[in-house]
Amino acid sequence: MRTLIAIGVAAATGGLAGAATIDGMLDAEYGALASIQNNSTGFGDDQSGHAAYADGSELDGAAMMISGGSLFIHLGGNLQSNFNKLELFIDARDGGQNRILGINPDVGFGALQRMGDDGSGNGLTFDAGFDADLYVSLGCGDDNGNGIIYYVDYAELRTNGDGVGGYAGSGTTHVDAKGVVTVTPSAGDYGIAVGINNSNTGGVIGGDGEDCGALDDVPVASGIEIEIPLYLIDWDFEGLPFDNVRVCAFINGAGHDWVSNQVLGGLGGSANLADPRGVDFNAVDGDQFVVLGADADPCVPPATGRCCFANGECWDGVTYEHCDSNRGLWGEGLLCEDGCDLGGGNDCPTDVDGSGMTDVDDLLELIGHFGEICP
Ligand SMILES: [Ca+2]
Ligand SMILES: [Ca+2]
Ligand SMILES: [Ca+2]
Ligand SMILES: [Ca+2]
Repeated sequence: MRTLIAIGVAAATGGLAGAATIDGMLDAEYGALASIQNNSTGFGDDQSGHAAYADGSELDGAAMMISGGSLFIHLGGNLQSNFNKLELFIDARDGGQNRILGINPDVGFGALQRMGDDGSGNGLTFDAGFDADLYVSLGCGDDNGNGIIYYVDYAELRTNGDGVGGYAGSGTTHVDAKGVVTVTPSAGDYGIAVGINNSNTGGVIGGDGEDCGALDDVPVASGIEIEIPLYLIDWDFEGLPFDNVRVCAFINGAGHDWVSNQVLGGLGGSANLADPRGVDFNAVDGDQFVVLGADADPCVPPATGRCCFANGECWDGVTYEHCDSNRGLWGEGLLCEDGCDLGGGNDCPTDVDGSGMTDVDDLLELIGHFGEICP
């Protein structure tokens, strides 16, 4: 019966314009960012600039507001068009789940079962005091070669499990031959609307170090935008005040099975978190959730320097992470014109580990890297 009522309300409010246009772009009405990413992305730094497709995922910042009976969330960044998932958990009422239980609605092909308790007492665990009440998830992929299509699922997270949930509709982003972007937000039975614009090439870079999703506090304006009707959370129609709304957002694998390092609030310099059942956000410094109305902590851009290479090349203004991944020698705060000291003139090239003598450790070092391709 409750589901039937919800459908009726959705139909009644579906035609009303919200305060934000669900097109993936950050509207002025959102105000300042509530959270800024502080971690490079381990799921790929999209440099394609295509408004529909992305070949990587990142969450550079979050802006949120409540307007017209809905919660609006804008996440600057990209969602890879390979059906990797954006997972949203919303804590906006008493009760809920601090650890994802094994007895939740089966939506998105076992999403909550894959992240939740498998019967052994595990399950993705939020920061203490964050008790999620609603789950919304989406993924996107190719729409017959002319754009992307995204699919949305949702579920209630009742304190003791069960609750209702289901498939919440699909939307598309198309770019025509003239480059005109058309976002058709998802429209489903539950009133949840999603729009994606994947054109971002800024924000964080690839890797697992510290990074900054909004350099100089300039937000990434394109990304994923979601409207969630509040009645999906106020499921008993009590007229809840929604004066303490918090959202945990992260990118997960296509099977809801591999948590990335793109979490808001950020992880502060971390590799991907891997199996969701083993994730415990209490083990990570800071809040892995975003508070509606909060002012984001400004992020500190990672230190840069020069990067010297054995072939004589040198790059200016790169991060340690970028330099190291290219097998260069990094110098914090230095410029190429300062010169490169690669410690050359090695008069004992067989002393691979630099211990001062050639011994079996050098052999093991060599064997340990045998077959690696050098640039
Ligand atoms: Ca918008
Ligand atoms: Ca709650
Ligand atoms: Ca980026
Ligand atoms: Ca934490």
